[in-house]
Amino acid sequence: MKIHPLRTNHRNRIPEAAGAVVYWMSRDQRVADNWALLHAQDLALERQAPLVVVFTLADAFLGATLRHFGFMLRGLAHVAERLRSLGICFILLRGNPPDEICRFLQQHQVGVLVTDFDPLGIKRSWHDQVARSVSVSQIEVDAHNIVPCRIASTKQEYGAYTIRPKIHRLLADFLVDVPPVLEHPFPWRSPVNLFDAETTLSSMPVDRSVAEIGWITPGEKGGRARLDDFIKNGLASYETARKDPCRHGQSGLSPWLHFGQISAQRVALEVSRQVNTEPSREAFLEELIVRRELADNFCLHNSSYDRVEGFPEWAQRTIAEHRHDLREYLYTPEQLETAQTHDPLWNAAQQTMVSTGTMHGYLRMYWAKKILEWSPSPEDAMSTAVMLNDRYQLDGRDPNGYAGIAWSIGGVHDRAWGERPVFGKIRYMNENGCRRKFNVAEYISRHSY
Ligand code: FAD
Ligand code: FO1
Repeated sequence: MKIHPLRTNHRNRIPEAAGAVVYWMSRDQRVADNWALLHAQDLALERQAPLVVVFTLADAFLGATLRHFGFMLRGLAHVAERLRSLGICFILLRGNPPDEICRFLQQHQVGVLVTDFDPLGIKRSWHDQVARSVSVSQIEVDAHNIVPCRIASTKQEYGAYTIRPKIHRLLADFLVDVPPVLEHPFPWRSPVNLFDAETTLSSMPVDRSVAEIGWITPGEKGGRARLDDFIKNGLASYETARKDPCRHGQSGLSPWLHFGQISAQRVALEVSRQVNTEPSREAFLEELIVRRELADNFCLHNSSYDRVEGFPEWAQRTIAEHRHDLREYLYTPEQLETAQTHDPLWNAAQQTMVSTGTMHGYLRMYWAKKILEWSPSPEDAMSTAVMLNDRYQLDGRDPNGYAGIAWSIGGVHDRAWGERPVFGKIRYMNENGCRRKFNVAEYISRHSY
């Protein structure tokens, strides 16, 4: 099966040679609905070569803790098992990912290296280092976005309103059904050490002070079960329930989407089939497709996506003008991390994030904006919000997070609002605004730990 050619991006000019095809799995950690895996298999079948999937496990990754590595490795264990049943080897390499991949490519007769698209700086440096170091054809496939990020737009978009028409115009070409991976007839002959999640996890020097989450099931099966349950019980009321943190009105899919354990394309295809669920279906698809792919666009085209320098011109100006405004409250990162502020609503949201690894989408905006209000500078606010988000949110270290934090603190993808102390023209939120949206007292009573 040929994937859409515009989903691929050649990272070097080396011709595809004979030899095995390696899919260096990273962002899209799944077998089903994975365009990068499908393209790698296509290439391998064409040249009657073995196909092998390699995952390089970094001991440290953007502040990830036991919570994140546990969820990820348990998901990867299912991937390895599923691949084995298809005659495809899964190999887990430990160490510095680009170095390990280069070593692997030098040790084996490899004709093509396939990678999955990821706009984060760390991933781009991994892929760039390998493209420079080895003489193997390297092809990047966007398996995460429905409309490939590099195709949707060639520049940083101002907001949802500018990228939406560009994405919608291309949906018919890209939002197509995804075929299954085939049983692979050409076996990988070299010995492979079987990967065990528990053994690997216990051997890692990760920060174990952030406990794993027990309330959701990692892996493709868990993600698909969540999707089916959301479609059956949550989709119809999504439009009204999703903005109320006292109701479980969102889909809860972000951990599986973040780790690529479920494909956004699969979610969009299944949700699109649900007739008579207007206006919730469109509201959900707007978030899943436009908002999520806008975040990838932001990280791809703005290398300062996690810093004040990444804010739009108007926001940088207004922040500079209000840099020395009196802060009524000031908290250190430690006081924020331990929810020691004067604001019970904010504390309840913070404690929820620490204990459950998630926070309702509406409260995430409030949470980040208060960090701007209570930090000595916007730079402190950005680094504190990113640190806490990536340390505790199960779906952290994601373009959605960097875009969400930059929206809240730096007006990215937003417009200027009425000027006020500290915020300048950045959109302001306060507890009264929350009270107009939901029952704050109820949220606090249910979410104080
Ligand atoms: P649903 O409402 O069910 O939406 C379904 C999917 O659509 C989400 O899983 C997500 O992939 C996408 N989506 C929804 N809202 C947004 C949005 N505003 N921006 C981009 N994509 C969206 N999302 C993360 O995945 N990881 C993060 O670390 C993260 N940090 C955030 C920090 C702040 C300060 C803000 C304001 C938002 C952040 N978001 C983050 C975006 C959004 O809040 C979450 O994606 C959403 O709440 C996840 O819950 P859900 O899957 O139930 O969402
Ligand atoms: N990707 C990898 O290729 N190797 C890793 O060791 C790795 C660890 C990791 C830990 C937490 C986390 O949230 C993501 C992690 N990822 C890793 C990357 C992830 O799959 C995504 O590619 C990005 O985080 C989102 O773009």
